[in-house]
Amino acid sequence: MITSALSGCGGDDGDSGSGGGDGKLVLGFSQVGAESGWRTANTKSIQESAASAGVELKFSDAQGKQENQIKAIRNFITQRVDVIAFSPVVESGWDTVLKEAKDANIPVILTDRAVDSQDTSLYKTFIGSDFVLEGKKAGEWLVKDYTGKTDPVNIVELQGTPGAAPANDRKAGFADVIKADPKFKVVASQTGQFTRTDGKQVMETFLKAQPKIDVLYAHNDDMGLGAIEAIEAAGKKPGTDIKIITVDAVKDGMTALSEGKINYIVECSPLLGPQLMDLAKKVKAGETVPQRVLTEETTFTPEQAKAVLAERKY
Ligand code: GYE
Repeated sequence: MITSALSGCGGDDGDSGSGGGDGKLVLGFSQVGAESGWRTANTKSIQESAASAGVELKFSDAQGKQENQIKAIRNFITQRVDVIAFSPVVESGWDTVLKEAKDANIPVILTDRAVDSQDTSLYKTFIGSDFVLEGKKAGEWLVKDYTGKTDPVNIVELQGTPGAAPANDRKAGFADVIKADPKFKVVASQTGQFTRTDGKQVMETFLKAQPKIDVLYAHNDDMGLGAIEAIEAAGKKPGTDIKIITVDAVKDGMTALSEGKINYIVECSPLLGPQLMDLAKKVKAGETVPQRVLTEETTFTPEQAKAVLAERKY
């Protein structure tokens, strides 16, 4: 646990952190929070893979606040960890603290979410999903499902955390695909903060304000699951009266999908831990790593969800 402020302890390479003293790589990780099932699975993956890779993990939960993440990163710099990794809650506003890490010679790895910094030398690599592609997959399912129909399709959208890469990109990818056909109309779009509680509450207001809702597109399963409660409370049948598309494919989402309450889920894998440990070791060893590491993902229909539900780990 004790890290020396200066390099010079046995065998240290002298410029990228002092290590744990016992040769273990010390990784400082700043997590977004615990807003969703996805996040819980992501935290577990990182903690478990650190343990099995022999990495000393300094884990910090930002409770959804950028200022807490910035503080955590500054603490990691002061402690001279070997590598800093974080999942940026929002895209903007990271340049200053990333420069501080760079000046201190501590490599940074972005996991899960992107930053909008122009200077890509501020981080070594970015591991995570292509959120625009996820939004497109959601839109493509919808277009296919309504093939041959001409009536207007009224869509409500539950967005993720404002300013977060997955919220921006999932919205953009979806919009890009459905704009080709004017029958698709997003009649309301609001944030549900990636949480079940907000998803439910915002869906309640949508149901009161909108005379006709055909489709709900939720940027994650949790908001979709909250919305299902609101839809059922309003006496409607989720998946039938209102079609539902979500992103993530966590176990609760997959259960609702297999029951027909959700119609389609675009997968986003939270299991980034093993690759993160691997990249952290390479970065620490001074090896070159790819600037972008993409996660492999699929999509699920209700039938496909039924087939894999039993062995779904998260
Ligand atoms: O989809 C959502 C979570 O950044 C990909 O954050 C992640 C998103 C995920 O809260 O459920």
